Amino acid sequence: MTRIFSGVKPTGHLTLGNYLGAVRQWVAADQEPDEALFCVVDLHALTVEHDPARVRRLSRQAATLLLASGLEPARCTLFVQSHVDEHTRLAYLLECTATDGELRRMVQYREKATRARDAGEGVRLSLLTYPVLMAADILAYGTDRVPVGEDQRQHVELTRDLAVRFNQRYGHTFAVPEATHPVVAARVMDLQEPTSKMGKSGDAGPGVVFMLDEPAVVTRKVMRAVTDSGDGGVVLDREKRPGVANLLDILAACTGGEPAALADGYQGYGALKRDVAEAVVETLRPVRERHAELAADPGGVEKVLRAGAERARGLARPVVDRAYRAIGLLEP
Ligand code: AQP
Repeated sequence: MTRIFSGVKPTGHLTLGNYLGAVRQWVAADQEPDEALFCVVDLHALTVEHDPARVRRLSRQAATLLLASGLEPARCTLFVQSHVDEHTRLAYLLECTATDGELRRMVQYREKATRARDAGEGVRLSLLTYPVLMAADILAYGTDRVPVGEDQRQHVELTRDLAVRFNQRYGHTFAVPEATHPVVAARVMDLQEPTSKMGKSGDAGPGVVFMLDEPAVVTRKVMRAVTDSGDGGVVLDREKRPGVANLLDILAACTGGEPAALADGYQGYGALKRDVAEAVVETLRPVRERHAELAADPGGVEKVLRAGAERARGLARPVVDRAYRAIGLLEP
């Protein structure tokens, strides 16, 4: 049986990038007869400046949005990372497996540390070590597949390296997981800065479409998207025309087409943007509507999260206990 694990961190409101790059894959995966676990990785949200009340609010909202997107509690396990101690228990053993050098090479660490320094903030030690916690999130469940956006490729590679190293040193303990990415929209770009990833934790700029944006807001953001100057109509050229390529990717992801073929159907950017806006609005509409219903019953969501945490604990405990014994710690 294939085990699937993935997560989202409550550092901001979920974006179209989160949805197309990750959440939609999760909903598709939970239709299979696999063991699928999805997690609001709240501890990861503490690695940068944070407001406690906001993290709590965003954690609830993220869980509600995952359910609204179509995750079925009867078919998958949805829970909050901090509710399952096994993650942090295992993280320490993996810190004793990882090296300082390999963590300092993580691109997200380098980018976010620079951002923190530029803002005059201290760089939290957890910003350096959280990829190890992410490895623990994944390895604690004997995970085979990790459906994620392209930006998480390096972290899943680290997870694989740590699993292999641990297994070689201490005997076979962990499954070695593989990342999977969607065919299109594995990296949705910011509509105003199409060379940067559409991210939820930066400034909530006009280039970021949030899953809960009203249709008029989505339309405005898409219609104002930066498209590259240049003649020659609408063509797919990721190097020279990243803005147009991004719109074609989004359209393809929302309508099921293929970006290069879709480009052939357009003479100008205006028509392309109108179709992208409509496709995004229609893709997100059922999620927004379902979110409103679920948000009206927060007790229902909490019940799902409690049951999820209990099931997750039961799955992770034997794996983490095995790792404790393998590494040389006495049984209590
Ligand atoms: N732009 C994106 N395109 C495709 N996939 C994306 N993902 C994130 N952004 C895009 C995927 O969504 C899942 C959850 O992401 P996350 O919560 O781990 O991280 P994040 O959304 O990248 O948010 P950060 O790190 O808080 O802030 P930013 O975005 O500002 O750097 C993952 O599978 C991710 O690949």
